[in-house]
Amino acid sequence: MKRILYLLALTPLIMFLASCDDSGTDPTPSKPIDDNNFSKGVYGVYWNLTPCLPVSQDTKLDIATFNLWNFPLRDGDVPWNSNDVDTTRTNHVADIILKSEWDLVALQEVSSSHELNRLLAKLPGWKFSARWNEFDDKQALAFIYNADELELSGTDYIPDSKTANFTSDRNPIYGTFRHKASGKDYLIVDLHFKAKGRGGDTSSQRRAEAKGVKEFVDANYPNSRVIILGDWNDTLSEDTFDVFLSDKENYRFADQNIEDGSSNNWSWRGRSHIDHILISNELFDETENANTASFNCVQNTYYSKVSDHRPVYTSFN
Ligand SMILES: [Ca+2]
Ligand SMILES: [Ca+2]
Repeated sequence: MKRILYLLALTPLIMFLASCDDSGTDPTPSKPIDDNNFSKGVYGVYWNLTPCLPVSQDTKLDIATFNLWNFPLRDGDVPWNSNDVDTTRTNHVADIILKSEWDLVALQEVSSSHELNRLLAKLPGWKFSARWNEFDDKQALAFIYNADELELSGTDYIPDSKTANFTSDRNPIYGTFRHKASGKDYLIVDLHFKAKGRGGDTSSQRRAEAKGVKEFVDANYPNSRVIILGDWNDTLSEDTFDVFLSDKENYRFADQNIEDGSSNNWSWRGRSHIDHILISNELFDETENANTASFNCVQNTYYSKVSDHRPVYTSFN
């Protein structure tokens, strides 16, 4: 009897709580489907990420390239390294990375070291390696990686050369990583080439940048497992890539399947595919076809709340 009275007493509270679950147009489930609390309630739409992202396998190296669109800013009107920024996107990006269980993400357009540290604080066990530039764009390149899975043994950037004067001091960065589960070593390059639409025809600049990267890797890492990924700002059918595509014995794009397939999977707003993962011959038999992260269940908000690019990712056996 006591128990019945207790339940009766609770009934108004239960009804009140139920009425707070506004399930009208809000796709947020009333109950989170997992227990990570980085987006609990406030960014609830991202609870729906699970069916969108396949969970990677621990024995493989799983990596992604992700252009974060001047992260975490939109218009650059907040001073460089300011703490005064909207952290909404940081939570979204953390959700995506945690749900996907990648081991490493090559980031482009990181515009705040403070916010990158905040992102890392939401990713237990993760570290970063970055090169900050002081130019107007402030679009830095950075690796973030799960230090439980990967060990970074060295990092630097590809210097300018007679062949290539890299755009806005955005020299590609590289790191030598050991994948602990397999014991394999990888040379991973993160790049962000000159964009279209500024300064007239910029294709010659991208061709030069591609050539500069290839000369550096050929000269220094001819026998390494090499992964070159990032925002190349061109589709694979453009002559930016001729220097690699004409050297089929040594290089191949792991995401050619995406460009050849449905525009639904193209990385930039579904309108063009410009984020690529290039592998060296040492990885030809160890690489799976690449994918673009599908956000079908959050498609309406992804491009406004996270980035104009979707991550492109693949796994290595
Ligand atoms: Ca893994
Ligand atoms: Ca090679």
